[in-house]
Amino acid sequence: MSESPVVRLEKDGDVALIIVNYPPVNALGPGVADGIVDCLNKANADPSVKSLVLMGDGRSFIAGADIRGFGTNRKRPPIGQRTYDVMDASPKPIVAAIHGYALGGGLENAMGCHYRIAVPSAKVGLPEVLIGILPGGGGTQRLPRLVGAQTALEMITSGRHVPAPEARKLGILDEVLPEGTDLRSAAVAYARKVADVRPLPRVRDKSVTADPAIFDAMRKSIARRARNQTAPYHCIAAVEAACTMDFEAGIRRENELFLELENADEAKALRYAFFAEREVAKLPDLPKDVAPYEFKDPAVIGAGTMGGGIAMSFADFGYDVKIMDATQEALDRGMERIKANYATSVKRGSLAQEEMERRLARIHPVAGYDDIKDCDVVVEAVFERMDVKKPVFAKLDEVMRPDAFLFSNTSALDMDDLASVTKRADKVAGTHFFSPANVMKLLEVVRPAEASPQTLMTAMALGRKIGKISAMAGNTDGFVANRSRAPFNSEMVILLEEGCLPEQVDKVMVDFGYPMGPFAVGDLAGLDIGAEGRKRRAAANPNYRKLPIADKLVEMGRYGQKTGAGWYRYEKGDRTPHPDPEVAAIIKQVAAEMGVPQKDFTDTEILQRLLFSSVNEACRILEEGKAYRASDVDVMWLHGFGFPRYRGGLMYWADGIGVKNVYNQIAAWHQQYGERWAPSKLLRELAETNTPFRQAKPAPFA
Ligand code: T1G
Repeated sequence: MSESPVVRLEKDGDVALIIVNYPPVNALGPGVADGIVDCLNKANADPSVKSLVLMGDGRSFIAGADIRGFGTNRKRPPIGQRTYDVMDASPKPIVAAIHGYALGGGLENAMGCHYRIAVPSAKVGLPEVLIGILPGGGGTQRLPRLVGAQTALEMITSGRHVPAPEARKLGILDEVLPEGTDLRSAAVAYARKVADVRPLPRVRDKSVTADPAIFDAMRKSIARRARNQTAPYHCIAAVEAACTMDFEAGIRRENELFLELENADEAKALRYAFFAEREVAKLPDLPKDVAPYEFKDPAVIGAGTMGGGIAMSFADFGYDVKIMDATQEALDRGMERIKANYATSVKRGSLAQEEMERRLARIHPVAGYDDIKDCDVVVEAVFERMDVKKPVFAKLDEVMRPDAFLFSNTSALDMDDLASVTKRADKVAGTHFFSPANVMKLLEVVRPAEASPQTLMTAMALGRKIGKISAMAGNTDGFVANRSRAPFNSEMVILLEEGCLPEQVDKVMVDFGYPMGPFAVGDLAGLDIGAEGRKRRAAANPNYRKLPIADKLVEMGRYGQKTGAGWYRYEKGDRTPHPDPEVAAIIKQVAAEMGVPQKDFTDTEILQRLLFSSVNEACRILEEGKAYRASDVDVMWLHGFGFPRYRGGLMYWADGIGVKNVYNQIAAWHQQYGERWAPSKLLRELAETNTPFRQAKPAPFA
């Protein structure tokens, strides 16, 4: 039989099996598509073969095109010679046998087959839009022919993975095998069963029509999340072509639209983000032979907003989790908040009632330390003050089983200091969740000096097991995410002293791609929270740059949405921020008292004042060895602060401006504004050597 390193042809009687073997996920890497075509041709030329099976070795069917190949000058076979085209021309039936994932080009290959069967745990989808392109292998033409235009539009513009049972219902799959069936033998039996069925059921031979109005309706419905992007709209245009052109014309149209996207900035940035999110899991300086501990019995201490959200995160991913607080009343309040959060999701339709009940049943409120002493991991989420956290950690150390891991959700406090009150500093680390903890995907794992490799790996793995993206941060004030964000938070208020208004800054950042402006976010989080941190930093650092305008609002009790007024004014029961003339007057008054010269600002200056200040701080973090790589900072900004994904991340975006340009602008602001704009050493070095931020060599982890 034909052998290629990545695709092999086997026979089982009169059934030929084409088996892809390109670990880890059977992407359509170099040689895979050619190997499939080669095997298809050989099997069709073999008179003893009556039907064929296409399947994958290892953990998956085919996970799609090799994303690493995009943006290179990789050879793309012309239309007519691609796997899908050879399948169309096949005189014998081909059965796609799916396990793991059939995504992108993987599902497109499966839809080029005549039949599709899968194991129940398989998932299918066309996620190309998530990397800024569109299904370029016939997916926009075949999927609508299987599931109808509306469902195809929803699947292709969302990129979501569809579980096999749902895919069966939608008409993507012909059969979902019973749990535990052996896929290979079931596929051979299926291929034998359909060997003589004619005409061959080619997806391309089906037709699809649609009410033309659904395409504009889809354009309207994605407008918010697809802002400033092209790919989602091209996806719609391609599906529209499936409904208005014949198959060949639709394929050509799809290809035209695909080629407009592959090398666009949007696709390059999204590909970068995809790989950055995988790179962030790599801990190069930790021993490879140490595995994370497989925790089974988590506990959360502190049933406030964060503790409740953390407990929900565990429950959402199938863990039974104990939660406790200092008083029964606080615990009851916490449980009420958890129930209310789930009820909101059910009301919104994003969570089924019975699923909510299953998740709630996994959250076990318990009276005290005695009830969590047998847990193997605990996440502390009590009030953000060291004098509150230390006694908790001392108590946890006393009662918890000796091999239990003690993690803290602190957002900035010194993890070495916290570990020092325990006798198990090797089992202590920070697991910093972002609010709301059950929604935000970022988990910042903070690395105290004495944490063992296994503790760090267990904390990183804990995040992944509850649907988070874990990123390692050094133990420094604010760790990496908040520390790199801190100058942004100062600069935005300093801009007001110089003549900006909150709504002007927010508009610039929303136009840039943020879902909400930073002042509106401040009102949502609560301005009193930030004030605590400013007080602590001012007490610790006499040179700390105070923010009198922000302090004034807090003194006036303007905490934001929770008090009906903050940077903005809010109508009762309405979260819409309204510019407030009273705030404008406060800004004017404080700026006059400070004697700050007033000026007009361009949108670019506003944007760069905020983001460059953080780029500079991120360089300091890297040069101090508090983060592994610049792309980790980007992952934190994408998943902790809502930085627009189609711009790649903070450092990726700065590279688009150019390291020299960033340095020159910061150096100029250093002259104008003094020390807070002093360029970091690493930034200067990168500018001198014209080295992109993404290639910065950070100091070893400290
Ligand atoms: N190309 C290249 N590498 C890939 C890859 C891909 N498509 N998918 C995964 N990898 C690498 C990944 O970088 C990591 O590498 C390792 O595999 C494990 O991945 C023509 C144009 C399949 C759901 O978008 O969504 O088809 O870090 O950690 O959590 O129309 O990988 O080990 O070196 O993510 O189990 C469309 C992308 C492509 C699927 C598995 N397909 N992949 O998740 O593993 S465009 C996709 C995923 C296309 C056609 C178009 C996930 C996964 P390393 P992982 P996982």
